[in-house]
Amino acid sequence: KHKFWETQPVGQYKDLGDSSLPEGPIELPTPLQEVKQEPYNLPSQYVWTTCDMTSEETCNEVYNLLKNNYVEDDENMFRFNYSKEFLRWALHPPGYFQSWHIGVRAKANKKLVAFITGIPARLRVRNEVVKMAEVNFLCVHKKLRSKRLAPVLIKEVTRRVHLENIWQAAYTAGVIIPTPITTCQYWHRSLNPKKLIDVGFSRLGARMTMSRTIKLYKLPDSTSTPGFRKMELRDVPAVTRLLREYLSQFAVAPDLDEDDVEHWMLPTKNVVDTFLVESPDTHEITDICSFYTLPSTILGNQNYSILKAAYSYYNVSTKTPLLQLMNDALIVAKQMDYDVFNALDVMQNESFLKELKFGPGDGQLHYYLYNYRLREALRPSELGLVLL
Ligand code: YNC
Ligand code: MG
Repeated sequence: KHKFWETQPVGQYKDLGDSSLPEGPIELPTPLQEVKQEPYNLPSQYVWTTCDMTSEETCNEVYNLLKNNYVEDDENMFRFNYSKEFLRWALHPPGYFQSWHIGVRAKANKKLVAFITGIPARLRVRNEVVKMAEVNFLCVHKKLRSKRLAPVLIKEVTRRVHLENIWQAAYTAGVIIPTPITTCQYWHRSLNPKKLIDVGFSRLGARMTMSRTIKLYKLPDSTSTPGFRKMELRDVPAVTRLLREYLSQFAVAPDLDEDDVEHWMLPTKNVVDTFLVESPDTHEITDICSFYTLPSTILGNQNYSILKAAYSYYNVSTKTPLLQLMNDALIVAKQMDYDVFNALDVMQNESFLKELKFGPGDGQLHYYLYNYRLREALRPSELGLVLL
């Protein structure tokens, strides 16, 4: 059934629930000299290319490949439209390897036709911190689908990860392959219900009029928590401490240091936004909320071409109730003109989704580990990881 994935060191269906198998790496590292030194073979019309995402031209090519060929919803109404600034941010964390930004070009016209990336990360799985690659942006041009190019891309990124002496990876996908560590659901909070209904993202509820719907999703003009403000560079140490402490409760979560927090959390225009609560009396940082910006192209609508979406990232509440904190996040997202605020049911998100009028989406997001077995699947609330 899974001719490729059956050959890979991932949890296999036949081993599900076998409690005699140990948790941890499935295969041991091999000596680096034994890692294949040449790239995998591509069909003869194609060549490998390493993508320098600091080059405006290359970044544009990647942007356009993804804009036209990356992930769509089940009904093909929307397609992710990651911005160039976002791609540069997502692919340049501390310690990144350019060799993990992998493209495939057609020999005939040099056009970029496929892509896959890895970035380095430390992930904690229960009590172990493991160096991993986070693999993302796997994309094959629509005209080259179902030719088994994807397994070649995956094997090539694996080889280049191994060359850096890293042997595990984490990734998410909308498809089910062997075997998810957990399966999450997206929830959506309408900020601009009229547009969302006009473009077919949502539907008018039963016995609802447009004006009742607009009133239902109306938010206050300003935030309610005293001391709520944007994160700044000087907040990095406090945000790192809060986030590390918060993430320690989850079975799987990133192990973040101050450099990581500066990269991943410090506000970057149209890419990532982080707000925090600074106590007006003690000036202590007590709470954090953050979201990233990922618009989608609206396919075939006369009136609108872009859906502006915010995606919940990492949120920490120690003093401000999480519900109030996230309500303030919705208020600032509305002020910033987002159409919808999305969140997965990971971490403690379930505690605010229904109350803050998020509705469940269709389509699920499955989380995976490569070469690392868990004894059993996690509940989404045991996962402290958001991938882009
Ligand atoms: C997928 N999303 O099952 P089997 S997510 C992993 N992730 O293999 P072909 C996938 N595997 O089942 P196509 C996958 N989608 O026979 C398909 N597969 O064993 C598997 N879509 O290959 C599939 N981006 O080339 C099957 O399929 C085999 O031409 C079939 O290409 C697939 O970035 C794809 O959704 C996804 O561009 C490239 O459909 C194409 O259809 C496409 O015949 C739109 O492939 C965009 C899209 C995926 C977004 C993502 C995470 C990717 C993770 C990859 C796995 C990483 C493993 C860790 C590596 C480092 C290890 C270390 C150390
Ligand atoms: Mg293919």
